[in-house]
Amino acid sequence: MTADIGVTGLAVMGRNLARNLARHGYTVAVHNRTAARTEALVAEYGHEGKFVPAFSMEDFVASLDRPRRVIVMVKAGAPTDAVIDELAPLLEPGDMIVDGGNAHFEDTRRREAALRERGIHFVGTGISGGEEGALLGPSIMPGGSAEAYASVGPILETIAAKVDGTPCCTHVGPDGAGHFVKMVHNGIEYADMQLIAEAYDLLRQATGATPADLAAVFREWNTGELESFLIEITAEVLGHVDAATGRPFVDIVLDQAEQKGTGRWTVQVALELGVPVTGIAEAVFARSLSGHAAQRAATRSLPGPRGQADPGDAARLTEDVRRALYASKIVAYAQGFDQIAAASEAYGWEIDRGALATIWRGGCIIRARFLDRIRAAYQADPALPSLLCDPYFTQVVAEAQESWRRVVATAATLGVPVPGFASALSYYDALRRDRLPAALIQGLRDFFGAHTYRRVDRDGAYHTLWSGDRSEVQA
Ligand code: NBP
Repeated sequence: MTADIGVTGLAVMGRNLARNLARHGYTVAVHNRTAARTEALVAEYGHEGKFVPAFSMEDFVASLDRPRRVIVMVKAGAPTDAVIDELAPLLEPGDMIVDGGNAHFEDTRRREAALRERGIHFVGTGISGGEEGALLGPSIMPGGSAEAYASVGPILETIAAKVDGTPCCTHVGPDGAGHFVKMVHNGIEYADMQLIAEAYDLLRQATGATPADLAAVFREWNTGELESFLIEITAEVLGHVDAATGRPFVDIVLDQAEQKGTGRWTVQVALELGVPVTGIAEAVFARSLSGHAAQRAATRSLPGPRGQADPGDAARLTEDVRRALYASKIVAYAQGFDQIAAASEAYGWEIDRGALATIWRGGCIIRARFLDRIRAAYQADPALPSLLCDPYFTQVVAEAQESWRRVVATAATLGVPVPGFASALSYYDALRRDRLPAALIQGLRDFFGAHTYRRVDRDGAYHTLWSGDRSEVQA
């Protein structure tokens, strides 16, 4: 029996993706460096569909229909290169390798270029949804040649999540485009989680609400415009009680957030591209700060307020926080989509942001009701300069504004850190300004470094002779 497609790398993600493919009627060749995983897959799930187990890369490749389609689901980085090095010599021109790991998009560009030389298609594919998504339908973000997508795209669309019958999978663009948008997706996920955490923290500190009370608040929020997977699971986590101690689960978890690195990559790349993704950056730094245990212990007694708000204001504050959360979230997504637009321009990817919002509506971790609004915004104007310019988002943020400002002010007054809410509001206010203090910065740069400045009333670059008679010269 020959297989329609192969999966090599059968840890949680690869195994579930292979099962998803088999459940959809594809014959799936399965392979893993360590044979035990392959054996276990076939023993435990062989009844779900047609699997062709292979215990060497040669047998694996030999079991595939031509052109061969191989999904690689191994640890990102050196393991992916090792697998490609083993696989590529066994393939022929026209065959394709789909890397579903969390690769850095620059690695994907390098691998795609090298394999293209040999006539092999390389499809760098972002896959979101975790273990369960891989099995039941993830959001899939493939990048690579149109020819490769024509061959493997329909299979990926079949196993992807569906929203209103539309698959959460689209050809994102060439070479590294798929992994780039997956990276930004993860960055947005960081920002989203940070904002949720700030909302919880402020409400808990300011109103004295218990985690169980706040679980109910998030459950309620999940019935409105904030409806999303992350809000839904926030209610679950806040409502969970530790069996060993009977305490709220959130109180027995060490408060040091970890990270695997995609958020950091997003910020690093944003710095290179010059795109302000302040929401994602604050989220990454907030996790870093939480991890500095020794420094936190040394600074814990620094003076500052630790107060509670007027208990009578709890209901209003809760509604204010809900609105601030939505407004800040819109800013974080606006920034992420700006970063995608900038990369698309820089690398010539021609990414359709509306199509991307469409495939993030289901399957992935940031799936949310409001992605439909983002899809509609970019469909109405594919060149939208900022999501905040879309009439719906302009109106939502305008209506949330008073609440947003009260939340940031309340947090500052009570001494509760809200870097996500505050930076999102500052970003919004910076966009609104007629004149920014960047003019003063330009003046300072010209003073100490003769870096020159441009004038509002004339073209050209100018320099003031600061240490001379302070006359102006054209540079
Ligand atoms: P892991 O990231 O834990 O990787 C384990 C797999 O990599 C095993 O199959 C292992 O084989 C294989 N492997 C390693 Br490690 N080194 C290898 C090498 N030198 N040669 C061949 N195989 C090697 O698995 P995962 O959590 O299933 O994730 C797979 C990919 O999907 C990763 O890139 C991950 O970032 C990405 N991803 C994960 C999630 C998630 O929720 N977990 C979500 C989205 C994307 P062995 O069995 O022989 O050790």
